[in-house]
Amino acid sequence: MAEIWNPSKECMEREEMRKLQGKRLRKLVDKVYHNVPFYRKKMQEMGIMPEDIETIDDIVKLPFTTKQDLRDNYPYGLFAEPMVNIVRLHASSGTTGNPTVVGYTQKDLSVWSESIARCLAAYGATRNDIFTVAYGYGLFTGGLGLHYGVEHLGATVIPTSTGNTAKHIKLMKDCQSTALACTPSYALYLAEQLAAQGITHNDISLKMCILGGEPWTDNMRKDIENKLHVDAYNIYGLSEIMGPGVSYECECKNGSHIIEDHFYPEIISPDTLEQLPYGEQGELVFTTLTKEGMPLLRYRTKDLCSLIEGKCECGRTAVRMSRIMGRSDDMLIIRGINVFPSQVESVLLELPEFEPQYKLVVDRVNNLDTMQVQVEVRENFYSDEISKMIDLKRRLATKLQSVLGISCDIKLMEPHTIERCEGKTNRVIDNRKLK
Ligand code: DLL
Repeated sequence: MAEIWNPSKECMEREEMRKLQGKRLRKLVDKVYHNVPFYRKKMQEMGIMPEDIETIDDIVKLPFTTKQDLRDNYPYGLFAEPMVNIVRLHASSGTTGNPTVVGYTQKDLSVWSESIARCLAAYGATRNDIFTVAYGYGLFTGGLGLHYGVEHLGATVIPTSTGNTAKHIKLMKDCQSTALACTPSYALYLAEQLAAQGITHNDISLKMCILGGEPWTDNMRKDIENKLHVDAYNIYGLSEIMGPGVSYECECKNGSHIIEDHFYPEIISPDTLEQLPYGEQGELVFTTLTKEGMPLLRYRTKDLCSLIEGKCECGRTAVRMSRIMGRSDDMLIIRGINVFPSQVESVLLELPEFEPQYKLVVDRVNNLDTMQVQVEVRENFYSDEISKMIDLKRRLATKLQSVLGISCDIKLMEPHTIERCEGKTNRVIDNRKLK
């Protein structure tokens, strides 16, 4: 059995954990009521005072928070600490316009590193391991999040970041890395590239993959494990709550343990917003119990899953979450990057050459996600001159790349060729089959 990094928290008795959560929730509510006008106003509208929160069960009295609230309070409106105490910002896609900005204090960063160390230890990693981190370094939380967690564990980190596959493979071989952190689709892509170069598992030292940032399945796990001769483990998280490391699998690979002393989970019905019992599928909601920089009450992740109660065979007692089964909104994850159709629409609305009539065709080719944007050109801009159309295509591709953060293929369509439908239009054709 792998070492448990923080047994006093990871294996805490349930009653004791609930007491701790209640205590932390009271402190949190007091803090946001006094420091964040957005929450004070919401609580006043609901007639709730900080004193009304006594135990963790009182959480249902508190307001929800959504991505829209983060956008409306862009960039710092939900911060609960003065900027002088904020030492890092990250950002992810908003539905349109403003990205979602999150801020961390020094203590938030140490909680994050410790959380990742808990995950890595659960996968069986030790100080002897050498990690390549192929999540993006930058505004995305994947790269830096994993990076500092590996260092906190005391293992070695090679910050390869995304993209440069040839160099990644060379470093994996030459530096004898034993662990790989990346999206599941990139792990499959890497497996294919290794095979294409005739490199077998005997030529490298890899033994584990830490996969997340996008949905994946147990069949993908088997495939990755067979191709790379590794153990592949799930890591889940989202930037609004912290980044990677909100939950993690252990060697039992039977649901992901939620770091419940920091992130309190609930499952709600996205329609009634009522809490649902353990085992039922619904929308996952998190409250950040200890966050200082940007604490959130009952943040609606829009991820659909269920919660699993009961002690795991590994000895951990935390509530586990199932795999993410889908989303209750239209967010797509393309190569690990969150994309909303409304972002594409907002770009089209800014450019007079296009109708806001479009379709997004998403696929997975050689294990890498692709997205084609099919868009109608307005009648007076549509031309038979190829150079004009190529120029138009290039301009749109550049603009989309800067807004979405991913490159996409553009297919210019003649006016009135994209089918119109009354009622709710389905703009996305997702051909990726996650089996
Ligand atoms: O994707 C953080 C992360 C980085 C997690 C690396 C794991 C590894 P965001 O960009 O804010 O943050 O996207 C969060 O990605 O709400 C889920 O929809 C999805 N997601 C993240 N991890 C998983 C996973 C990072 N293991 C959104 N399984 C979340 C399924 C996941 N979906």
